[in-house]
Amino acid sequence: MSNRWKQAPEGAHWGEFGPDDQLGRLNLVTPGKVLQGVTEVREGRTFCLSLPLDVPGGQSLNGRRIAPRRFAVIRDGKSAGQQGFCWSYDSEDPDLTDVVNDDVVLMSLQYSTQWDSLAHVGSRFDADGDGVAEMVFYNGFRAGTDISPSHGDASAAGTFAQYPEPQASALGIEHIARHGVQGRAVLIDLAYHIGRRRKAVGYDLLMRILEADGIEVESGDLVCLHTGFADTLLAMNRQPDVTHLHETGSGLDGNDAQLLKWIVDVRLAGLIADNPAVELVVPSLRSHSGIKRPRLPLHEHCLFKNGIPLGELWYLTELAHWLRGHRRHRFLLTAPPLRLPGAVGSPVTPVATV
Ligand code: UVW
Repeated sequence: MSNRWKQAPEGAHWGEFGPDDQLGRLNLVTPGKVLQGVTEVREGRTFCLSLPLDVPGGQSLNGRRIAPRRFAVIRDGKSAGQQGFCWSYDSEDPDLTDVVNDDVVLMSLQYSTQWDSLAHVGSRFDADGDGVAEMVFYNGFRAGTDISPSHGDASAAGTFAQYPEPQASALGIEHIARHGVQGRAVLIDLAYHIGRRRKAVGYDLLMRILEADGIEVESGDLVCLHTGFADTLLAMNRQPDVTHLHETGSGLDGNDAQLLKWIVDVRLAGLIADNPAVELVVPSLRSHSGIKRPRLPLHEHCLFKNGIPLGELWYLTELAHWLRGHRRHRFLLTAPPLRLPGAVGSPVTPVATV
């Protein structure tokens, strides 16, 4: 317990690393785990685990998100490109030889290959036990005071709210960046066993796959799920057929209580997939039952209840094939997000070293 929260939600492990912890299960990536990761480096071969950051392309899989748009920096009404050359630092000094190009990018931080920070998904919950549910995140941090709310409408092209100050950010991505994300990772090749069809992977199926491949997940491991979704996406060549994409690919079954318990009990430090949400997103059907429930139960379980960051839309295919060809499933993963204060998520260019 802390001054901030008197009760934790069911299935949560708030306080596990202290009542004010801001890092969650990444605390389990200890120096010992980094060394375990390093022992997996035997060939010195690296794999880029990022999609090009302009994939999916155009229409986002998530309606709130916009693709990267790069802008030139304008000087004297023209960009360097329009002037046919790059700028000199000081056009007044004829002796300087440097040519310089700058640009600016506008994009949703979670448009493509990304980390979700613990500030990404919370829940309406009565953390202080006064009978009133508030918008709360991991370890009881509050929307509005500990985590700044979003303002404005980013969906209308060109309309963005300006943040006057760096955001109050108890759980922003900078906390993860400062810890560094480097450690031992384990790849589970769902696509090899079940293909690219749409399938909710629950505890029983996952255990069968782990057993078939002789995989053991241990405390502090970063767990990567290869579903093949990113291949379907890449084949669409930046013209995503969103309807088709929503009908394809596997993901974890966020409604399987046994699976959620395993995720916590095995003490994995981060959960990553090459699909858009790690879990299989079920279309929201209004039940009118009056029973409060999350649309994304795995997000709630991992980010809100247990401080487990999620990696989404990674590119795992080449690594998965190489590992299978070499009868391996572990590797050193290096995947720091941007150290961008207040950000809810971050693009990432993860590297696997084997
Ligand atoms: C949500 O919309 C919650 O985003 P994501 O699946 O990218 O985490």
